[in-house]
Amino acid sequence: MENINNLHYDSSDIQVLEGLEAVRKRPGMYIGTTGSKGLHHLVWEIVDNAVDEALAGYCDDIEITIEKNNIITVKDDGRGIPIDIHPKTGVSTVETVYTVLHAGGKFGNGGYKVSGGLHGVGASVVNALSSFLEVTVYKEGKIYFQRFKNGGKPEDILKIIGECDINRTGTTVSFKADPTIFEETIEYDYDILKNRTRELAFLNKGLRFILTDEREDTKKDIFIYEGGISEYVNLLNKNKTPIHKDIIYFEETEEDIKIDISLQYTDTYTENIYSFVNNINTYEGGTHDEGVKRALTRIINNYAKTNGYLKQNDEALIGEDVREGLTMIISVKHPNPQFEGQTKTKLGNTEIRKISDNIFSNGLERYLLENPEEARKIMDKVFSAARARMAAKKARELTRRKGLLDISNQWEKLTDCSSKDPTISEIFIVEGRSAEGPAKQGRDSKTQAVIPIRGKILNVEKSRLDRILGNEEIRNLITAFGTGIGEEFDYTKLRYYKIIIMTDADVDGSHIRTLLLTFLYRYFKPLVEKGHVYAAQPPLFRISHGKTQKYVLNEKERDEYISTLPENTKVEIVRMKGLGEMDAIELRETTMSVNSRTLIRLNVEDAIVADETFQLLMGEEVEPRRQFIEENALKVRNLDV
Ligand code: TSJ
Repeated sequence: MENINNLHYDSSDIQVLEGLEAVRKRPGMYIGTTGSKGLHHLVWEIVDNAVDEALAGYCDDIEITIEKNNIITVKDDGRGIPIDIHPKTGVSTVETVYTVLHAGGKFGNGGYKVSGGLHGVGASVVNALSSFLEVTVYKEGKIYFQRFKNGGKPEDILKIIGECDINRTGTTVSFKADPTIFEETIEYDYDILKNRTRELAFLNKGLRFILTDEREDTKKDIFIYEGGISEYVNLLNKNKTPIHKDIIYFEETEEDIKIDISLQYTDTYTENIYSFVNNINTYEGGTHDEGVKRALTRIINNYAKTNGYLKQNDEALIGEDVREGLTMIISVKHPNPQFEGQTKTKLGNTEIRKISDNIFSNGLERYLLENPEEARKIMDKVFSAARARMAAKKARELTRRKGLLDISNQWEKLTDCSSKDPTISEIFIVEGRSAEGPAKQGRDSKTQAVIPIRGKILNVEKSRLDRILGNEEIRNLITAFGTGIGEEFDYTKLRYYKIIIMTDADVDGSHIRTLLLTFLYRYFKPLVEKGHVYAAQPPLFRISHGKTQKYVLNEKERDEYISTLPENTKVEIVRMKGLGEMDAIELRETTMSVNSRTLIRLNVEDAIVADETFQLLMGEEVEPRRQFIEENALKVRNLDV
């Protein structure tokens, strides 16, 4: 059967189960996947507790270390987990935290707990999924220690193992992911830990993180940002040209809710708004985004009117205009956030719409009044965006009138399927001349369409819609999808329910997949949100022995297959470079056929990561691009991260 790695899941019924055995039986319910993503998630479940301690005001330093054998150690200088007997469980609070599901947040008191992992499942889940876990607490001049093994079984009770300086306090946790749970890999990726650690440092200004890799060649990064998210905006705009020099920054607390907003306009054409609630990326937006966006449109229009940029009878600027080229970060710290949406990354608290609107509009209004020079540059940008929008509308009408988006003009490009039922129809976007032929021959002509694209598609960030429509490759895709684009986008006209990106398993292939996903995310967001976009997984190795040929997806499958062969079998292993190396039958069997392929469904999170990667790849600076390509040459297959 077809295997779809669906990265969506629902954590709403977690509470029903109890005990660590339940976690081991269905780990996916608690951490999403037992692949690389789930593995890294363990680290954040532990780190989040230390961040909470920092947010409560008792911790300045958090050290994260990847030790030899992929043991993770997290150390903070907070108050130390309470060591007293927990009234509900009769054992120490430490033991309770680690052995009772959802104990997190229920111990201690009055804690302003604003952090917490996306699933908020806590330390006990990490314990349940670890082959061992040790906790050391420094408190009141004593050192307390407890060790758990084989999925959370205490070896002993919490014990005093020594004394320390009365001024030394903190918590240290070490654990090793259980390889029988994380079958795919227990190897941590330094760059993944580094990126998120850096993000946590941006989101919690003044908090110092030290990340160390002690495995092969030692690596170390120290992150501390006194400027918080302003420094984040600065980083995001590193490869862009800002149109005004200041990074605008507001910070305000209202009714226990802290809101930080930072922004800067650049000369690019896309909007880059990232929002967070309690350090969690709210990919799906929510009331905080809505409040800020609403305020932005209103304040810019007001300023434009009062200062003569917008005349009496002119049409008002729309949201799209005032967000073009905008890089903005919104960070909310809320004691009781309600997360909604498909991936639980949408803020639902209704009161936040008004609070964030207030804070942002007051701040921006004052900024524009106090900085007329910068305000003028912003006005130039938003009005140029509005003019371009109107021009794009005309270009789109012209394009349509010329029939450039008509399916009848596309027959040479698109090899369509015979079915007209979108729910069973698929389109393979195939890169590379050599793969086009086998894909056309290997497809199921009833349900599978093939469209080739050649080389690199347009940089969507640096072009507006009118120019994008001038690109033939892109017009072909839009036509094939059937939905139209921009204001005319119509989901009900979608011609294929599966849009499958099929590229080579190499750096170029990964680059092209990144470009395509970015394009889809920018211009066909609903298709990504509704889960219509997939990546095909071509095999990485061909194993030949005698007359037999076997294709496998990864190192693990390769090793497993070889271990099933008799000892002296002479095998030849080839690392596949491109789709074109397979003939039509092989391509069908390994990558295209519904009966035997593995597809990866791509979500908004993947798209945003792709977008960031894309901006790095497309940036003016050569060095980060070179570095990226070098570093990623070996891990292009890691879509699940
Ligand atoms: F949860 C955990 F075990 F995974 C973990 C907790 C891991 C790490 C690295 C740090 C921590 C942690 C917990 N650091 N600091 C704390 N603080 C408390 O648990 C704490 C201490 C004192 C009080 C109090 O009210 O006196 C309350 C709390 C919640």
